[in-house]
Amino acid sequence: MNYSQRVIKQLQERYKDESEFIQAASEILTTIQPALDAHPEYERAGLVERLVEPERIIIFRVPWVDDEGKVQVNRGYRVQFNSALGPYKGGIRLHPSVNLSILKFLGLEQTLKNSLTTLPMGGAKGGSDFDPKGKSDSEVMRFCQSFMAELVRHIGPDTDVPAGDIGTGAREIGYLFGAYKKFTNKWQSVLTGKGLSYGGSLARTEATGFGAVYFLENMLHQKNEDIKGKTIAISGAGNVAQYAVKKAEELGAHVVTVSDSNGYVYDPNGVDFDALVQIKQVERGRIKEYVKDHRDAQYHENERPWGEKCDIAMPCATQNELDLDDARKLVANGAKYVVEGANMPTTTDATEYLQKNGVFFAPGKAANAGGVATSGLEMSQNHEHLSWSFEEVDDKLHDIMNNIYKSAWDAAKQYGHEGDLVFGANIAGFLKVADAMMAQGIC
Ligand code: NDP
Ligand code: 2IT
Repeated sequence: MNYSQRVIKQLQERYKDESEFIQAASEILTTIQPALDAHPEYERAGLVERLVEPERIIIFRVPWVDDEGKVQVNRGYRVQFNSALGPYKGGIRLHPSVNLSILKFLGLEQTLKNSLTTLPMGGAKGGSDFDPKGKSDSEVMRFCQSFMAELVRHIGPDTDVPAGDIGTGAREIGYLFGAYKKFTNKWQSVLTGKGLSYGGSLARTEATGFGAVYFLENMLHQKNEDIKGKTIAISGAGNVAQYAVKKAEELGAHVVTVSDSNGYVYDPNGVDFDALVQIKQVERGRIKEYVKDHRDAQYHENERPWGEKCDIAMPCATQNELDLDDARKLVANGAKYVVEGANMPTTTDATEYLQKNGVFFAPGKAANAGGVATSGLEMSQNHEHLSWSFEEVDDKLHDIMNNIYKSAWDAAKQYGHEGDLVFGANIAGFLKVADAMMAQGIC
């Protein structure tokens, strides 16, 4: 057994109930073995055992009072995974499925993703099993205030800087920021994804979706192809999906699907971005409402979009939403590219199947890094007490995505896996964290 296999085995024994975490860690560790072979000093320093164990996990009670006056209790988490490269940085997920396994997988992914951006950010993730869906604004506010009442003592601009993720958008970040300010009497760059009137960055809202499409363009150019005229199936209808739709359509692609956890919409005329924003951002409604005003569009209840014919698939909803059956359908229908806008949306066997069948595959930690990269740019602007223009931030985002593509491509080539971006992104992200951890001693 080699070093990575031994650590995977330890994780499987110690954390047998944490399936998502084991899945993410196994994928990473399996692919970085060539880097471990090249650096035997890493094993002597217990580097991989330290990398997969979060530096700190905080779990806390989040009590709040609902609109009927009833006391509700949720569980809050912050997994501060790795601070070798900078303050902990990563989103807060509010979804009933949230548990430690999911937040540990996200925190580990975030550590390598943030490394790929080349900005000084460590990795973290947090959240709660609170479900913002169907709650009033006042209920969401009371929840956020209670969540921050505990989180406040663990975060700070040089310690840990949370942001949005599933269920945490501009509204939630605003309430969290207000609570932090009240508890500390400090206006600090302690959250990203803030509103533009109070320190947010232009283009942060768009950044993850736009960045994923910029990454896709790099892949297409590698194969001497162009995004213009390509048919794209996108899943999700939230922040990432919306702005992936917008940028892809702006560049001449034909986006035919979007979805939520109840089903998907197929629109042969191309997804109407303005309608999507109206339904999801303004009305906080369900995606099935889209077909009311779009006569040619069809709604498929309880189905995923992967059976539709497309050149490119972009899963932008949640983990493990594209499985082996879906992968088979995509290949059978002639899809040539899969770009992960979400974190680990593709199951391990589906990823292998896609790659074996000639699909050019981009892992989330590379393709969706534009969101956290722009969070890093938001922090820079806050620290400079300046606001950059939309174009300036978007240009920097574009450069960062091009550089991430290049470093993943080059690392894969250097270690004998040319064209495998899963491999390249893991190795390139890992080596920088490893170097910093080695320099900082056993800690
Ligand atoms: P949003 O909350 O804005 O949207 C999430 C979307 O995914 C919704 O359409 C939601 O549908 C759907 N979804 C959520 N859970 C499930 C589920 N269990 N099954 C099916 N569909 C589901 O989140 P984001 O767009 O911000 O995040 C989407 C993905 O992108 C996540 O994996 C996130 O970690 C990742 N990501 C986000 C970044 C960001 O900047 N926001 C940055 C990088 C990655 P429904 O309304 O029915 O729940
Ligand atoms: O998964 C992610 O990269 C995010 N949810 C964004 C994190 C951030 O700090 O902007």
